[in-house]
Amino acid sequence: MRRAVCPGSFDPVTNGHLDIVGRASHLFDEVIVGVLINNSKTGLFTIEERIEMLRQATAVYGNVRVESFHGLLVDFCRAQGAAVVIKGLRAVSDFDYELQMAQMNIGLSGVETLFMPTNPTYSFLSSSLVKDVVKWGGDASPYVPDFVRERLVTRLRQN
Ligand code: COD
Repeated sequence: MRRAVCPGSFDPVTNGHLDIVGRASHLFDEVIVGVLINNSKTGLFTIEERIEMLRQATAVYGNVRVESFHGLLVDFCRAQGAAVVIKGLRAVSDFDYELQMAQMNIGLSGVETLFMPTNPTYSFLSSSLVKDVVKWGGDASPYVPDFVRERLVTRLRQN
């Protein structure tokens, strides 16, 4: 079975992430979305909340599974039986660091990284920007699923 991992923080999932996951799901038998547990960084949403949103947003694809991981991405890939990591590339600014990580990962373990060009509609989009837009009263509906936007509004405009 050909498996690929789409890793990230997903705090929260955006339409840019979902575009990459959806396209990957057409190319592989199974896609595993890996949510990084990063104990040194507090997110807006807990890992459980991120997973729940990702599961809801990817339920439309029959071959996408959502799991969390900590430690090295390549160890997670090995545990999942995945030989490939899929990354979305938004702009040249993404490339330098992504290339370093891809080269480190293949050196560590032989896990390949495939880059997918972002959908131009989402090329500027990040979880951080969406949080900022919602925090200051902007409309994030073009950028995240509706149920994610509602959770953002509840979380960020409580006071
Ligand atoms: N369009 C297309 N793709 C997008 C968009 C967009 N608008 N936004 C994000 N993406 C893609 C990118 O491929 C990105 O890598 C991925 O979605 C996840 O994005 P984020 O922002 O949620 O997640 P990051 O960038 O914080 O995730 C970083 C990782 C968790 C992948 C990385 O830190 C990692 O692999 N950590 C594990 C520790 C490890 O193995 N370290 C050594 C690596 S060499």
